[in-house]
Amino acid sequence: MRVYCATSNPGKLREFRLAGAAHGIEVEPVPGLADIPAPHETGNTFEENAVLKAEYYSRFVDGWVLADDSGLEVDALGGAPGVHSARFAALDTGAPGNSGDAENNAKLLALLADVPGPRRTARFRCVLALTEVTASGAGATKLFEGVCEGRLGLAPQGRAGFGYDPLFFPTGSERSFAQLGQAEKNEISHRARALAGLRHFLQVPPPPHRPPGRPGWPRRKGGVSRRTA
Ligand code: ITT
Repeated sequence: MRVYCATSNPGKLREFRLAGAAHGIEVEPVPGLADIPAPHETGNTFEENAVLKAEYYSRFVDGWVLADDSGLEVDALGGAPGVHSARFAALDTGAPGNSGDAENNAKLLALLADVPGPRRTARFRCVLALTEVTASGAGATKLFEGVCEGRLGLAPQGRAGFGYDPLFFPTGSERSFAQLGQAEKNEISHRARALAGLRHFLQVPPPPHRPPGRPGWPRRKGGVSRRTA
């Protein structure tokens, strides 16, 4: 089966493609995505923004459309940057569009300069919105959520991944997401956990045998799903 991914973030697309490939799901960008003006993410929650993106892009798709709204919640910052994760640095400057990963990470480190290790707890949250478009129109949007708990390091570590990966150490790991690399991140990440719920909904079976350390969606169900309409 094929799922059209409604994201302009190449890091997210890479993760979806790798995860989909392990289950025989072809993940493609929404056709003509580069020429479609991005919607304004006006929601106050990941759920609102994920639904907004899926329903917006469903106008350009025939089949399944998948949108992802995600971000980092830092306890010492009252849950920030949260839904503003992509343009965290730009919140100060008013610059349009998303900020660069390096700028966002630098701002985060500066804000946490006086926060000691035990209080540097954080989590990544991912909400996926899935809509099927058929000849009779778009169906009800389904939501799937995944969370990955961890803590933030004192300096960026590792070169893989994207966004805040070099600063985020998942619970139980001495390596950041950017040091783990894509395959290991895909075993435990917020996105992988949300994808497990989506896979269950689509009734996509797990692979018959997956040796440890190989890419793929987790066998364990990690997300929740609910109807929005
Ligand atoms: P789309 O809306 O086009 O999908 P985006 O990057 O703007 O792309 P979001 O609005 O959902 O997506 O913002 C998510 C931001 O949260 C992303 O830009 C990263 O800064 C951060 N983020 C989310 N998932 C992450 C991950 O797995 N690793 C590192 N950073 C992540």
